[in-house]
Amino acid sequence: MTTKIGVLVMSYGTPESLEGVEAYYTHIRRGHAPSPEQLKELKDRYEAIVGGVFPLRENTNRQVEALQAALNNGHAGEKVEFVCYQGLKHARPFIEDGVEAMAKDGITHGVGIVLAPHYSVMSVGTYIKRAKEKAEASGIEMAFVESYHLHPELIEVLSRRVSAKLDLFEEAGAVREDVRVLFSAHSLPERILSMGDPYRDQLLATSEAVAKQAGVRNWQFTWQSAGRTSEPWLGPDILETMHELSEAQVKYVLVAPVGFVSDHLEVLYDLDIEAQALASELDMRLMRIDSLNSDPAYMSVLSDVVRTAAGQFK
Ligand code: FEC
Repeated sequence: MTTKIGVLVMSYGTPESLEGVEAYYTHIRRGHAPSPEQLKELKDRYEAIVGGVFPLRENTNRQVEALQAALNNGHAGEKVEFVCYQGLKHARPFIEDGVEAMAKDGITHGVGIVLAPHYSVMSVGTYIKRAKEKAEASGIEMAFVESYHLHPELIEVLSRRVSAKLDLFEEAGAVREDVRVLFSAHSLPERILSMGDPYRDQLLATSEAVAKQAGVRNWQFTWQSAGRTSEPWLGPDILETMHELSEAQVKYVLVAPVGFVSDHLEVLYDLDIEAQALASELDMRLMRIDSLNSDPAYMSVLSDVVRTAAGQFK
């Protein structure tokens, strides 16, 4: 008999339409509605990226589908079938909806994984907490993947992407070694550091490993997309870093947002529009590595760590 293992694939979530932005923003703000100015500012950013379309939804759908295929393909004769369920942090289907769907299908064992490679108690930790609570209430035994930031295939695919863009810089006449590679990730409130959170160290470890594999010595790490709240967030922000680089006469910059795996607002707006505009102002040439989205190599990373976590059910 084939045993079914549920895989709860968790991602940030995005609104379904511009009308849904207010409810989405209110959810991110833990039930506090944004001011009309804040709401307008967010809607404007969504409109600027691709005219009010929400690419993260389509990308997450594709990743979930591709992961299910990667988990089951080429394993004929195995007595385990993996069934993927989507669970989003701030939009439908919510994390709890995904666990509920598993329970309805009679799943008794599941693995939870987040489409973000680095662990912070404020990011992946909150996804896992919600999934755990719902799974316990639903009688499902669950194992969780907390991080996969140094998985060899992840380092390999990211370093290939860095090298590919450095080739383009060279073709455009730049000296490869003159290109400053900026690894970046979503900022979090500074207070995570005093909590002993591994987020920053994991991001630095990924950046160092990718730089080493791609043979890059001219690199640094910077934060991006800090939230609009009054407390201090981890810095320096990428825009500040770009100003500093410009003062130091750096002309070529390649951004590698290793904390993200999909094309979405924080990549398509914060980097491709906001950072690009600053680059033009500073007379700097800025490129970004392509996002992983549903690249088979990324699916292979996810499939490997999910299978390993599922191993504990044997
Ligand atoms: O394309 C899209 O529709 C969604 C883009 C999106 C991604 C994303 C990823 C992360 N966030 C993380 C932390 C925070 C914290 C706050 C916060 C706020 C926002 C807001 C928007 C938003 N985030 Fe996000 N985030 C995305 C979008 N994020 C929109 C609200 C407006 C703003 O502040 O810009 C602050 C919440 C608070 O008020 O307390 C904290 C982290 C990630 C990367 C890991 C992950 O994917 O979960 C960490 C994608």
